[in-house]
Amino acid sequence: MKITRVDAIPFAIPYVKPLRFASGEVHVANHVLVRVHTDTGVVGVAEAPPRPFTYGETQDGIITVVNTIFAPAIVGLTLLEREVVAARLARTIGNPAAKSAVDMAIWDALGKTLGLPVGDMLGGFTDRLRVSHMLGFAEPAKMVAEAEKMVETYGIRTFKVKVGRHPVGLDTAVVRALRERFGAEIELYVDGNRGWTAAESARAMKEMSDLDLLFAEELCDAADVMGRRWLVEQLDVPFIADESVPTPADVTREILGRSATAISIKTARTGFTTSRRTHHLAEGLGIPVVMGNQIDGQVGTACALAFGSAFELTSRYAGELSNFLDMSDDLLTEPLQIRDGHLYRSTAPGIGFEVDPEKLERYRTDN
Ligand code: MUC
Ligand code: MG
Repeated sequence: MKITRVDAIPFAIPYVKPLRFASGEVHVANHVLVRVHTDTGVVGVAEAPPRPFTYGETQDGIITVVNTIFAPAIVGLTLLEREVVAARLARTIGNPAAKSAVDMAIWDALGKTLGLPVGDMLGGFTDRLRVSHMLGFAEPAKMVAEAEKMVETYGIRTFKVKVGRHPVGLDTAVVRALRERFGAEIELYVDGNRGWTAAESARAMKEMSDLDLLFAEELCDAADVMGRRWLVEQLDVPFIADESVPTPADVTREILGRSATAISIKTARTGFTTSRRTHHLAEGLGIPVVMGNQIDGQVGTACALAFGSAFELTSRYAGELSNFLDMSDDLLTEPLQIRDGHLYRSTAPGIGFEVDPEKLERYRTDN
C-alpha cells in the first residue's frame, strides 16, 4: 500500500460548445491526469482542471507543483496516511486543483486496493444524484433550446443559469424565458461568478422575484464585504458561496459573517479529504450544500458523484454533473450516462471508472 510514484499528464480535449460565464470561458479541457502508483501495482487516478480566472492555477503550474513538490513529499507514505498527505500538501499555499487530484487519486488507489467503492467508503448514503445542468452565456433563444434538449434527452429538470452580464436585463430576460417555457416543470437558480456589483445583484434579484428561484450564487465579489452582507440580508433565497469558499476556514468566515447562507462543494477544489471536512462543517452550521462543477471532464464528474452520493446533505439538491456533455470526447472506457435526470455511481472498486489507454494516448500533449 505504499506510494511509489506520482504522474502528472497534461491532456487537451476540445469542447463542442464552449462554456461562457462572467469570469471567463473554456474552449478546451486542458486538464492534468494525476496517477498515484503503489508498490502492489494498484494505480489511483483523478484529474485536475486548471481555472486561472478563479484560482490562479495553470496546466503547467499543476504539473510542476505535483512533480517537484507534492510527489517527493508523499512517495513512501501508505494509502492509509491520508491525513499525513493532506498536512504535507498544505505546506504549499494555494494549488487547490493539484492538491485535490492527488488526494482523490490516493482514495481511488485505496478503494481499488480494498475492493471497495469510494462512495461507500466516504458514507454510502445513496447510489445516485439528480443532475443540474449549467447554461452558459448565449442568446436567450439558444439557452432555452439547450434546456429543451436537456429535458428531452436526459430528463434533466434543474438548471443553473449563468448571469453577471451588462445590462442586467440581458440575463433576467433569459431566466424569465426559461420559466415561461417550462413553468413549474423545472428548478432554476442563477450564478453570477462575481460579475455584478451588490446593487446590480439586488436589482436583478428584484426583477426575478416572481420566477421562483431556488438559489442565487456568487452574484458579486465577496471582497465587497459590506455590500455583499447588505445583498444577502435582503434575499429570500439561499445565497451560495462558491469561489469565495475554497477552504473550510473561508466557509466559516463567509457563513458566520452573513455574506453567504449556502455553499458549493467542488471535489475538483477540495478533493475528498477536505470536502469531507467542509461537508461536516456545513452540517454543523445547518446550511444547504450544492455539489458544484469546476467544468470537470468525466473523471472529475465521477469524483463529484462519488462524494455527493456519500452523504444526505450533499445529495439533497441536484448536483452540477453535466458539463462533460459539451466536450467532444473524454478518457473513460465506459462513458458516464445520464438517465432520467440522474447519474448513478459505479459499484466498481475505487472511484469507479477506467481510463482508456488509447484515448489517453490520443489526447495527452506530452508525447
Ligand atoms: C461555477 O459554478 O462557477 C465557472 C467557473 C468555475 O470555476 O467553475 C464554473 C462553474
Ligand atoms: Mg459558481
